[in-house]
Formats: sequence, C-alpha cells, structure tokens
Amino acid sequence: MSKIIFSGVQPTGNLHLGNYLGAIKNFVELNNDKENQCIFCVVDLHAITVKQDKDELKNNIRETAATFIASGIDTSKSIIFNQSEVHAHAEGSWILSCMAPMGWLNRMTQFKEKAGKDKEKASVGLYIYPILMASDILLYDATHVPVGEDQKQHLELTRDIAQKFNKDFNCENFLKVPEPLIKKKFSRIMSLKDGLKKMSKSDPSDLSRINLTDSKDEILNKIKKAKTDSYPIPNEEIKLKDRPEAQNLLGIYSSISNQTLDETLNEFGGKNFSDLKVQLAEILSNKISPITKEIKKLTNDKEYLDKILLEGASKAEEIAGQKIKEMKKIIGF
Ligand code: AQP
Repeated sequence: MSKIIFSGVQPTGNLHLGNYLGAIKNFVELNNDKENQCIFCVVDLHAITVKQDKDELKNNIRETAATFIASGIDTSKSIIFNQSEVHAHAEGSWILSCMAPMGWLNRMTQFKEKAGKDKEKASVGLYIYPILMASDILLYDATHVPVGEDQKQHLELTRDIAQKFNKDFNCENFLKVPEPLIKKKFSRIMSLKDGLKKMSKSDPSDLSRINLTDSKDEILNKIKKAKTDSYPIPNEEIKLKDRPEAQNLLGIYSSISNQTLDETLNEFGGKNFSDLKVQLAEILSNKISPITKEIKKLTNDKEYLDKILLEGASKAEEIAGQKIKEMKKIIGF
C-alpha cells in the first residue's frame, strides 16, 4: 500500500540543523520514494501561538518553503503549502477541540516548556497547539508522519484523538490512525552550548545552533566553540554515558555522514575533540552550503515561491476540503 506522508515546519525563522536532521532530511528521502504521496506544510497557524512580527512572518513562510525545495523536495511530486491558506485546518481543529479532554492536553510537555512559569500569560492557542497538529494530519488520512523526537507526544495525542472521534461518532476507521516516523538514532539534536537542551530556533544564543543559512565561516566558528568535555573520544558507545555534549557532536557527525555511531567511534576513538571538530565543520559546510545557496536564490524570487505555495494550497484544499465535509456530515451539521 502506498504511504501518505504529512508533516509540517513552523515559519518561525532560524531553521537549523536540528530541523534538517530531525525532519527535513527525512522528508526528502520520503519524497524520493515513488510510492509515497507527500504533503509538507508550512504551519503558519502554529507559528502565531507565540507573537510574530507581521513582515518577518511573511518572509519566514517563504523561507521555510524555500528550505523544503532547496533541501530536495520536488514540487512536481509533493505538495508544499501554507496552513492558513486551507480553511479546513482551523475548522477541523475546532471540531477536534470539542472532543479532546483537557486532561490529555494537560499532559503535553511542550506546552509546559514553552509556557514556562507564567502559564496564565500563555496563549490558548499554545495550549491547543497539538489539536491543530492533529487536524493537519487527520485531514489528509496521513499514514505516516516524519518528525523529530520532540514531537512524539503530540503524535500519540493525534492517534488518541482519531480513535476517540471514530468511537464517539461510531465511524470506525473514518479518521486514520497515523504512524510516527521518528528515526531511532539522532532524532533529537541538542544545543551546541548545552547537550541537555534541544537545539532550537528561539535559543537567544546563535552559537547554540547551526542555521541553514550560516556561511562556511560561521559553521566553522560555531563548531570550534561547541561545548565538549575534557576526556578523549571513546571507542565504545557505553563510554559516552553522562557525556551529553560528546554524544551530540558524534551523533551529528554520524547523522550528516549517514553512518552509524559505531562507525564514527571507530573513526575518532582515542582522538581529541579538535580532530572531530575539524572534520565535522568540513562535512557540515559541504552538505549545508549547497542548500544555503539555493535558499538564498529562491528567497530572491518571491513570485516563484508564492506560486508554488498557492498551487500547493489548491491541491491540499481538494483533499482537506472533502475530508472536512465528510467530518461535518458525521457530526450532524
Ligand atoms: N533539535 C531538534 N532535533 C531534532 N528534530 C528537531 N525538530 C525541531 N528541533 C529539533 C523537528 O523539526 C520539525 C519542525 O519543528 P518546528 O517547526 O516545530 O520547530 P522547532 O524547531 O521545534 O521550533 P519552535 O518550536 O519554533 O522553536 P523553539 O523550539 O525554539 O521554541 C519537527 O518535526 C521537529 O520535531
């Protein structure tokens, strides 16, 4: 059976190596499999769960679409669109909000992390963010959802919501229960400054992440300054226990080189981090620079990007529009 793949990325700027290795690199592999129907969404409705600057948001939407294309997603095969152009996403989100119990949402760790100590001031949108995500996925009958490890809990919630809807309305299998596609290894890339913190767009320190728009010199400088520890690189994975920064750099090297951690440890075991850093900066530059160049070229052609997004939205609308119609009928509207 062919797979229907759905995933999204927020247009919140600073797309980084974590987004690439955790998600976008997988999108490209899935796009390259002829059997798959892939739908990749710039989730701008999710982005506004925290305050956005109007002009920056517009640019970030285009830049996220440009990153998909520059990384290798073929728009003649896969659909790329932005969420706010397809009304069914917001409508579906409301319907699903009315069936998802608060208790399920209260368990979501991303909300707790992002809302921080002052939960009272966090937007309601941030709280129901995972329901919009469920709506995105379920409207396309997605069979598989490629995401980084940080989104695992939201996908489990999506599965629960789909099952509850089908049960509540006695419509077995109407909402398809999707499978997460999360890489077993290197699915959470950590900050270059703190191996216990996720690499993230909103980290105030630019040195904590490799942006997909960084120059070779910036990559070199960031890798050089990346936190390590004072022990040499071990030969065995077990000896990486309690060494989060070492694990992260070796994981990044393995992931970007498409090799196992064992192979990386064979290559660098016994050496110093300075040796690893030289080679890591080089391979990162070689892999990322062509993408960076293409992102820059594409973002200069706004008309082209807008056309791709509009065409994608029209194809997405055909699928999601039909599903929401059926969903409303089931409910009794
Ligand atoms: N550090 C990461 N490692 C692996 N995968 C990651 N992803 C994000 N960070 C990492 C995956 O990238 C996809 C898109 O994520 P997003 O658009 O939700 O963005 P984000 O980077 O998590 O950024 P936020 O939420 O805008 O910013 P922060 O985290 O700074 O508050 C997803 O598949 C995600 O798993």
